[in-house]
Amino acid sequence: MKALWIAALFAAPLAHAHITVAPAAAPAGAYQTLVFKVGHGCAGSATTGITVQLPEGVTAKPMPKPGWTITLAPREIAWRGGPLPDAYYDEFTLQARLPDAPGRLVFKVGQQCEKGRTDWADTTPESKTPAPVLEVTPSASPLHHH
Ligand SMILES: [Cu+2]
Repeated sequence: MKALWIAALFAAPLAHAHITVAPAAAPAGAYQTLVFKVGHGCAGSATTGITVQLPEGVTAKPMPKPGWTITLAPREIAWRGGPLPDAYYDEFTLQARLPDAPGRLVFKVGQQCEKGRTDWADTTPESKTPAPVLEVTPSASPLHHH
């Protein structure tokens, strides 16, 4: 029993150390704040850039972040700056307009570091570098348009 408990204790930080998006689910057609959480650098090296690729049907505006410069491309939002040391945690925020249809949205994220880079782009959950995924749920209320 004790050995199992210790194994669980050591396994836990790895499970949430990847780049993830919060919330995990949001309603179709919503203007939703999405927070990309960066739990570590690239094999110990500090993070100097985060690039989020917007899935088809998603538009988004980045939240400015002191110490980071934003670059906007049609399907991509990038922050450059930091460096964010491997020992620290940070968040990168977007306001996204979600598609009107429910489904699984994959946000591929590129993490640039002082040494090397990590591409969080795999769509299989067992991957060591899975892409952040947002589940778009059916909308409960009538759509709100601007
Ligand atoms: Cu990780």
